[in-house]
Amino acid sequence: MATKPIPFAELLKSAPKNWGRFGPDDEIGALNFLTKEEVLRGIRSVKSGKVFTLGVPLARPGGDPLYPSRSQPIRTMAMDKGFYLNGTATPFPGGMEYADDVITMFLQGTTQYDALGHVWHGDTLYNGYDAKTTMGGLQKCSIEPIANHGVVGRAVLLDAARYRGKANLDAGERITLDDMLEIAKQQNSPIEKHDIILIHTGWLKRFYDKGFEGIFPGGAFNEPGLGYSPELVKWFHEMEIPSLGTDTIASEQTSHEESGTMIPLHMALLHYQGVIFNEIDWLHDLAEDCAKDSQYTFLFVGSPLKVVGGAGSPVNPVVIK
Ligand code: UVW
Repeated sequence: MATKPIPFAELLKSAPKNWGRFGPDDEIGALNFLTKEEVLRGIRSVKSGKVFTLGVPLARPGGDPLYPSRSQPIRTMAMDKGFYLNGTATPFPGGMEYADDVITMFLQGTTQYDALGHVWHGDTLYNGYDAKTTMGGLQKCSIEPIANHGVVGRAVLLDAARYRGKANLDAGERITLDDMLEIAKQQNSPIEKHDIILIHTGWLKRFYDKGFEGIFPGGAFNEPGLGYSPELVKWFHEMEIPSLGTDTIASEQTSHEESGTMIPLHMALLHYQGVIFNEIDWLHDLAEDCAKDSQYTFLFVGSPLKVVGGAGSPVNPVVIK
């Protein structure tokens, strides 16, 4: 890591932006590219009816994969058979009893979407809104407008792990724009304009195989993934990519050595272009299936929760091949 990080305002001074492109009130960014026509294009990619759900199990007894500063979800029973047995609850007339539970969790503490107001630098959010509008709940660029729209379209899976000939990429390993294009070529699944992009690194599976050490080796947060470059950012802009999903916690290579910055694509893609980030996707089973049937494109449906003022939301994306 370079000793002195280049400030994003300087690193990205010539980077393309979608601010203002969809009007002064826009809060969904590149999701605007997912029109009715794009939904139909996604539907046309359905061939067999096979369904894959990309959410990871939530509130497992052993813990869940999440960003280190976030605490584990806590699920508590508010009503169960015990309440009837100890006399604190009585059955409904007719005898029905029920179970209820409460969950306390970070909205980004599982498979999730980031809202466009989730990250910024300086004082301004996506589309020029004042970053102070995040105080006490996101008044602008919350997850709610994204949830109202839905994330539905054609997606392409890029299997970076298979491309590199291993079960998973290594800690901090970079995928470049050339890699992305070469993966698509080798898979015979060219990326089309407005495709949702899913990148399989194999990283998340390490959590279920090896526990926390699998994804935080030596205690470090150093994920593999797409690495920032001006060319990559320009390509996303030209291709009008609406959304990026990965099987990592932060959807990109953690450290950009050359600039000394951390997760710069959160700035260059999410914050500048309004690309919707979908993180902690379970892509292992989908990737295995794509390798078997050679079908790497399919319909993708992401439906986050309408959390008022939320900076993100849990989601269980659905893929239909
Ligand atoms: C941060 O980068 C802080 O969070 P996420 O990985 O959810 O975008």
